[in-house]
Formats: sequence, C-alpha cells, structure tokens
Amino acid sequence: MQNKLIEIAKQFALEGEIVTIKPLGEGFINDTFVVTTEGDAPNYILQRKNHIVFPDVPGMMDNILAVTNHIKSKVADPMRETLTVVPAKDGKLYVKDGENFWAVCLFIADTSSYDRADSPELAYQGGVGIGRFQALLADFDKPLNETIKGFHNIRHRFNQWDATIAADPVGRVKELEEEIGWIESRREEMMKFWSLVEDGTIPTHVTHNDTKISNILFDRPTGKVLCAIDLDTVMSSTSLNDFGDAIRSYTNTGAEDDPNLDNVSMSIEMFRAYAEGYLSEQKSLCASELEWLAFSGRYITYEQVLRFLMDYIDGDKYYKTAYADHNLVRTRAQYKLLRSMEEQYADMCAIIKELSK
Ligand code: ADP
Ligand code: GN1
Ligand code: MG
Repeated sequence: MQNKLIEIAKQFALEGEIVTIKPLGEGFINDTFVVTTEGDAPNYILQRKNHIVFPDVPGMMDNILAVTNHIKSKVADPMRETLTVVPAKDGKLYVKDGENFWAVCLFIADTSSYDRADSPELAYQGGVGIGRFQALLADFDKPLNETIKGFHNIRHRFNQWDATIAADPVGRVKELEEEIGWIESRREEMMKFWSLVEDGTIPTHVTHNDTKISNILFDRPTGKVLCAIDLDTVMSSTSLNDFGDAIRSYTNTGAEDDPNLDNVSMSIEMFRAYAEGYLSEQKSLCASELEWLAFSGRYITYEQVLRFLMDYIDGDKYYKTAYADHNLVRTRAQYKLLRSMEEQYADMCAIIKELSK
C-alpha cells in the first residue's frame, strides 16, 4: 500500500522528497492521507476521491479550484484561509489510477480540527467560518457542476427512498416499521420547506453543503476559525442547508453515532453560539431565509436520519461503516437529536429572531 501511495503521490507537482504517507481523519466518503516531505518543503493532503459517490471527479475538482481561487483573491492570508489545490505533473487537477481518482492539496499546518464542539466559543467560531465562507462567495457568479445530484433536495431523496424501500435489497424493511414511520410522518412538512426553495421564495447561492465541525480548520495558536475544507460538495443550494448541517453537528451533546441515546440532545447554548457567529458574518439573508433558518437544523437532521436509514436498507453501500448495524445506530442517534430539536424549536426561533433584529 505504502509503495502504491508513493507512486500516486509522485505524479503530483510536489516540492521536496516524500518522507511518509499516513492516513488521517475519519471521513465517511474519501480516504485521506498526509504526505510529509523533507526539510522545509510543504506537507500535503492526498485523497482518494470516492468516484461512486462523486461520479464526475474532474468536474468536482474544477469547482474546488474556481471557488478557492475566488476566496484567495479576497483574503489576507490566501495560503491558509482556504485550500490550495496542487495539480498533477501533467497539469490535470487529479490523477486517475485504474478506477480510482486521486487529488492533492496543501496541508495547512498549525491547525486544529474537532469531531465535536466542546465549548460555545468553538461553536461561535465555527459559525463565523461558514458565515464568512458564504459571504466571500456571495459574488461568485460562474456556474458550478452539480457534484452529487439533488444532494440536499428532499424531493430527490424521497424518490431514492421510495425506490430503496420498494427494492428492499437485503430484506431489512420488515424489521424497521418504527424507523420508517419516523420518516413518513414528517414527509409533508419537509416537502413544504423544500417547495419554498423550488419556487424561489428561498433563494439559492454558492454553498458548502457539508458543514459538520470536522470540515472546518481552526488556527491552533489563536483558536480562531481559519477555513472551511472538504469542498467536494460546493454547489448551488440554499444557504440554510449549511447552517442546518452545522447545527446538526455542533449542537449534539452526544456523538453522531452514539449508541447511548441518553447522551444525545440538542444544546440550545451551542445553538445560540453558532447562530451568533454565523450571523455576525452572514449579513445578507433575506426575510424568508431568516424565517426558516431555525427550521433548517430540523430539515438537515431529518435528511440525515433518512440517508443513514436508507443506506442501512440498501445494505450499507454509501457510508463507511465500522460494524454491522452502524448505519442503524446512526439513524437512531440522529433521530433522537431531531426529536430534541423539535421539542426546543420555539426557543430556536426566538434566538434567531433576537439575533437578527
Ligand atoms: P473526508 O471527505 O474524508 O471527510 P476531509 O477533506 O474532510 O475528508 O479531510 C479529513 C480530515 O483531514 C479533516 O477533518 C482535517 O482534520 C484533515 N484535513 C483535510 N484537509 C486538510 C488540510 N488541507 N490541511 C490540514 N488538515 C486537513
Ligand atoms: C459525509 O465526507 P464527510 O464525512 O465529511 C457526507 C455528509 C454527511 C456526513 C455525516 C459527500 O461527510 O453529507 O452529512 O458524512 N458527505 C457526503 O457525517 O455524502
Ligand atoms: Mg470531511
């Protein structure tokens, strides 16, 4: 494996001799490695991009290059405040090795990354990070490739869901009456929200679409947010999805896949902190976006319940899993979080109203 990785890495325009290549992080989709090099040369992130999940990796890399160049033209420290794509020696933004696609970016040193938010200050900084990301891209006007079709489009997800339930490829549907009921009982309210995006009441912009805390880097010396990474899903969508996915991540008092549901709930303190940070940078939300901002946490958490459960029904094809019923454990934990959001929804709305005055 190591020799294979070195052979791949050498096809990119790296400075310095490669010393080690080691796995990093716990992403559910790609395989990520850190490439260290000799002496003062920079280190790199080497990623095997999941071409089943992302059918057009070249189109995805074009998106990432365009968006990062746009951000670089606006920030004080362009090498640290966004990713830097490192092309292959042949000038392409990826290397294709058999079935697999690989890409490289600069490793940003002196940063911290987290799997969960352990303080309101961190949640505030995370909110600043995504608010700033959206603000920097507000005037980005080139078309972006749709890297995953209908990614946060619940109408599209329901089509996939209905087909998966009908196919029931590994015979799991019969054990899941209760869990399937969680999805079905909320179908209408989720469609109501998405219809507002479809009819333009809620506008679309360039968005990140995968804003969980592990996709943000924080500056180690200051603790301040540095940048959003994992830009594979940058596309046009509603800004609310970025807020909602972050709320799903930062406010959870337990783990995303917590087997102990007593650990899982939504922390309203973290909700306030994240929203404060986000709204301190994102100043251009319209009235309908503000009206639905708190709901977006419920929307994306619901979508995540659906996606984990759908993958379980489908025989665990999409997400990496660590044990047999991991996707079902994830489903139940995310559902507990959704229930907690539903119970505290009035408070969430009141906080957004107060902060957006
Ligand atoms: P995945 O798609 O598998 O989630 P990510 O792009 O999120 O992969 O990377 C996984 C982890 O690697 C991140 O959570 C972060 O800790 C670290 N990481 C990724 N890119 C960089 C980078 N350019 N500099 C420093 N650390 C990084
Ligand atoms: C995946 O790639 P990663 O681990 O950052 C997924 C997100 C899910 C998340 C759940 C492309 O994110 O949509 O919300 O897992 N990314 C993709 O943790 O499907
Ligand atoms: Mg990630």
